[in-house]
Amino acid sequence: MVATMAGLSPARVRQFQEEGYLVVDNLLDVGLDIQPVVDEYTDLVDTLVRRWYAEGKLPSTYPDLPFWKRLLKIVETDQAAEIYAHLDISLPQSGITADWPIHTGRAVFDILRSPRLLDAVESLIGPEIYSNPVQHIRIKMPERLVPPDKRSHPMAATTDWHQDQGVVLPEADDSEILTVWLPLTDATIDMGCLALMPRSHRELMAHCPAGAKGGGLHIPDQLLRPAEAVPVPVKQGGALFMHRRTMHSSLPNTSDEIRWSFDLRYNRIGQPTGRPAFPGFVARSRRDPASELRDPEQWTALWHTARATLSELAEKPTFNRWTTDLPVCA
Ligand SMILES: O=C(O)CCC(=O)C(=O)O
Ligand SMILES: [Fe+2]
Repeated sequence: MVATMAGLSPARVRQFQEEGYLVVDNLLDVGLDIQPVVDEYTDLVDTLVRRWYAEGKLPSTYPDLPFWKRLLKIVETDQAAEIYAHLDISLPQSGITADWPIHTGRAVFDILRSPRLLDAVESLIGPEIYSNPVQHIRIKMPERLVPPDKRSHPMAATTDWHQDQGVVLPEADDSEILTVWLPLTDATIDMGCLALMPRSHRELMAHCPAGAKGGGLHIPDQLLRPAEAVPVPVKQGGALFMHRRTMHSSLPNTSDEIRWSFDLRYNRIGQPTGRPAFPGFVARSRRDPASELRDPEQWTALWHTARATLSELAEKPTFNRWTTDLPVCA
């Protein structure tokens, strides 16, 4: 019997190791893997819009608009402050309350555990795979449709240059955390795909906390070599894999469509995730298949338990190592 080899070829694994990133086309099935997530979010936004309309927080339910234009309407209103939390698949790093929203739907859980995705992950980090809790949804509206005073909203702003290792605690510096950037739509250059610096994954750079300019944790300009940056478009159904030290940022969405992606992370079972306050789970274990989490409700319960704990803690955990007083941040 000839076994078919799932996952990535040795040449592609080598390419990832040398360049610090790898784009894989047609990894997921648009109908089977992606459409259920689109449907789940369409329902979620429908529920929110109706609730907020009933509460007098929105002037209309915008029944005739497609999903993302309803979202755009929300970003234009006072509900803008709330919407992102309802869509995200993680909790924030501060201000967590006992009823803070988080989206942990079945379709998202299924994509986190998608066998084809995990086959590729297995090629890069081995067969004992933990779903790392550093994960986000990114929905970037066409910039020109967003009112100027709302362009720093998470659903409009570009992502500053950073390394994902820079956003976790140093206890995970030796963990092989693999980033999987997964577009739900096409992600072209115009739509604001990622830009990254090939072969930049050798050392951890200094990061500065969000400064007066706003934005997030970022590598300061003087440590960047912008001439070496390349844009990395990815088609719907494809995925971008990044090493934890690959320097990356996102381009602005200058198109007329939304750019929607998830960024997920996986590490070897047993290695620190770098964010111990949040829950991960065993996504695949060849050694102990019974330890895999297969029930989306248990996944939801893990997040709800973490949320309850965090909302009650008097002393909030720290999420990264960087301080404003680094000389490069001055
Ligand atoms: O999608 C983005 O804008 C940023 C994504 C990112 O930083 C990541 O995938 O690690
Ligand atoms: Fe990142």
